[in-house]
Amino acid sequence: MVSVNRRVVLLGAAAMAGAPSFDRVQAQESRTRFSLPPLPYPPEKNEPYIDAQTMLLHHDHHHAGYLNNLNQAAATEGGDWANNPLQEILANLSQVPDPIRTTVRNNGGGHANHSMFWEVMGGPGGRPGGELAQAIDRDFGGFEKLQATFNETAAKIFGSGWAFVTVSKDGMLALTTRPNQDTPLMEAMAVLFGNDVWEHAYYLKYQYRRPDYLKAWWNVVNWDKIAERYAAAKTGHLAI
Ligand code: MN3
Repeated sequence: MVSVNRRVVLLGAAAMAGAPSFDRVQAQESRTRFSLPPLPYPPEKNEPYIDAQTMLLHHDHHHAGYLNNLNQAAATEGGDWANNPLQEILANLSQVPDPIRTTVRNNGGGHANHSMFWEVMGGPGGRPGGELAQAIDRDFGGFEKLQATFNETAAKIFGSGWAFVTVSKDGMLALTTRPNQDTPLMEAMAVLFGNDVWEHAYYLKYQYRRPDYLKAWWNVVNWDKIAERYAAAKTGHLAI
């Protein structure tokens, strides 16, 4: 009986909150500088390699959490920094006010990393083609070598972090890692693709077996999307 009454009260409150005034909507929007990109595919798209529950929790809670923190930082210490595109904010963290710089580094980095991450997955895996395949041959000695080196390097990241392949304006590729939610964008480098080795990315399905997750991840990579990112990077149009 108590729970029913409580539910009625909650429903009543929700109904009242469900009809905000126009002014309130406007005020909310002005506080929400950065927004969560929707997953570009259903959460079960990466099954069986990455389970739907992991995808949902990762997007709707982890990524959303970084965004909330970033928006809160923008609301409390607004200014010129918050008007710039995310990749410029991250490349110029010294211009972010001191009290929120670490918050913007961690959560702005998290926002950029995950926005890239959703985009480069949801594919059928397989192999890259065309110009990108040639660049991989040239810079890594072949696709299998890239996969092996990438997996080995990502397996060795101590604690939480990311493995990335960066791309220069002349199309040169390089493998690198960053701790936490740092990103090569913070050194004004472009990220072609990357993989998240925080435990939240794989623990439900793979538990402590990070190398198994790393190996399986290639089955959901979207090489068409990564080829688009490669072309965009070469013309200076790759954002995050
Ligand atoms: Mn993550």
